Amino acid sequence: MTEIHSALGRLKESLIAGDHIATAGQTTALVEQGIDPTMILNEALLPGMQLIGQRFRNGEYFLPDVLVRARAMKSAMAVLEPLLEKGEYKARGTIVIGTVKGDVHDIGKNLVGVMLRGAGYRVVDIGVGCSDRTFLEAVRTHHPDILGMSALLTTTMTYMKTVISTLRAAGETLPIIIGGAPINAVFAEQVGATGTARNATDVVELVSSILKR
Ligand code: B1M
Repeated sequence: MTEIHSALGRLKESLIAGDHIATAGQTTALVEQGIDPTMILNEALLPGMQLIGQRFRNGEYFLPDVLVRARAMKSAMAVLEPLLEKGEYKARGTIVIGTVKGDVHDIGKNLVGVMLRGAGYRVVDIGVGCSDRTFLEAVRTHHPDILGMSALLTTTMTYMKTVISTLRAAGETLPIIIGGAPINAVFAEQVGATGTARNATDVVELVSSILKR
């Protein structure tokens, strides 16, 4: 194994350990050694996030474990993102995400954003309490491949139907995915969403299956 591959392996281990200081430091050191940011992403960080997702799904990790590791991933992405945007790296697609009007819950939405970014998608997060007009404006400004909505309350999930109706009435045909603790596949179908995912790991598979990339 070359020196570079050992360093990439150590970075992956730091991410899996959830050590955000070591993860940021090792990412910076690799960049300073002239290692291609895409290589750092594809050979250390993405395989690390994939493993973390698997462990979460298997019940080996709980939510706090994932949040700590998501923070470490964010610290590495803060180093890489400006370089990736400048370079050859091409995002797999753009997703606009937001939490619907009347709802301030954003921990799950943020985690969805981190996992999608980690998987190589560009994510435009428009925040919480988003009205149908806000979603429509974001779609027209950022031209995403997919729109994602999050809701955690039974009182706010119904607003997703309003957003979808407004977008469709305005002629927007893009896929719309929804999620959040009270959302299931039956509800997604009822409101006319393209699909739903139970958690931040499954959302990556959902997006990839919709975009076929
Ligand atoms: Co609120 N809250 N809360 N809360 N809160 C819940 C949701 C609740 C279930 C608690 C309870 O009563 N057991 C309950 C809702 C009941 C219901 O509607 N059936 C509730 C309530 C009632 C309220 C208030 C009304 C309380 C009050 O003021 N009386 C109030 C509402 C405020 C508002 O939004 N207008 C309120 C406020 C808050 C806090 C501000 C204190 C805080 C939010 C902080 C924040 O987000 N910045 C909060 C919290 C933390 C919770 C609980 C405890 C945890 C939510 C969370 O972050 N989970 C929650 C109880 C619970 O869920 N156990 C609760 C962790 C997160 C990673 O999971 O968000 O499910 P989750 O996201 C997952 C999936 O759902 C999915 O992937 C994520 C990652 O795996 N997912 C998507 C989410 N979005 C997705 C989008 C996708 C795909 C997947 O595609 C686009």
